[in-house]
Amino acid sequence: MKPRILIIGACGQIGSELTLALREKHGNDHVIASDIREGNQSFINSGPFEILDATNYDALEDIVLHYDVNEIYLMAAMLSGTAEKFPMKAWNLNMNTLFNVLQLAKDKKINKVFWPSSIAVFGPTTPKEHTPQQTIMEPSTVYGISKQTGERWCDYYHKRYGVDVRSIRYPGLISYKTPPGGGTTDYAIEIFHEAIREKKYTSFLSENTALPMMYMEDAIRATIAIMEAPNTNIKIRSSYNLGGISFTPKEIAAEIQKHIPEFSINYNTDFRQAIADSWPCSINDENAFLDWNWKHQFELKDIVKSMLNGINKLST
Ligand code: AKB
Repeated sequence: MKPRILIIGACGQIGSELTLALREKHGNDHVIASDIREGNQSFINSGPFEILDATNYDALEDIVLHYDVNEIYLMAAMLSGTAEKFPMKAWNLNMNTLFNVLQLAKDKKINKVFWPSSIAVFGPTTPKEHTPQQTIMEPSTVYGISKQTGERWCDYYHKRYGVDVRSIRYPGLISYKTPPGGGTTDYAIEIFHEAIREKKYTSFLSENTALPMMYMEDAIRATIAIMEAPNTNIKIRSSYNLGGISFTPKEIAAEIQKHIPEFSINYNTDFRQAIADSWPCSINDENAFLDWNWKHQFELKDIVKSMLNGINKLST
């Protein structure tokens, strides 16, 4: 039987590509897109779309019952940079939406939940290289605290109430179709737009700041793979490490220069440097490989090629 899916935050960076991928897989009518406001995404007219503030339990439940939804992907969140500016707003959004969705699952109004966590759950005391699944986690950002707390609640709802919740700790995600919003890893997207438009870019992270990153196509594949894996394969109900690749602003700039030789980069760090410095440089994701066969496909050179082609195509 085909699932009936609700995507919360469908107009965001991940949500917009996930909506298209799931609609292609299950049919437009089986995937209900929702967001707090309407974006200009092409999917808005290709299937059901609802304006939804998912911090409002009653509004969320109405949509779930109306469309007979049985799976929710909760992609709405305030990211690391913005969350430092609006701590309480970030906490309320990131936590209340999760509680509302977990509550629906606990009450058996839906069967399955996807909730995204992040490398932000780690902090300055975490081992930085090949960060293991289980290690010291003392996040120092508002966003990281909300994601780590969310992980504990997901695990609790699974153990206590049998909720089938699945989660990934996303690294920085790179895509060109929808702009990112307020993250620390956003430099790795801005750099492409500026390289094409201005042939130069000023990075808000320093040249040797290495962070775990992933191409959106890989991230969408991982999201669908973990949701389709047999229940018994999902051994971790907090959230799975997901690695991808790791690079610095200097390394991505050098790769872009192979395509745009006149491109130059300089550095002017801001408050996001401290956030990046608190995060791992690279991630060990062997549990995702062992439990649901995860392997990333896009290396840095593939990402750069695909980003430049994609942005160029969109602007012609
Ligand atoms: C951010 O930079 O806040 C996000 C993340 C790593 O979760 N991209």
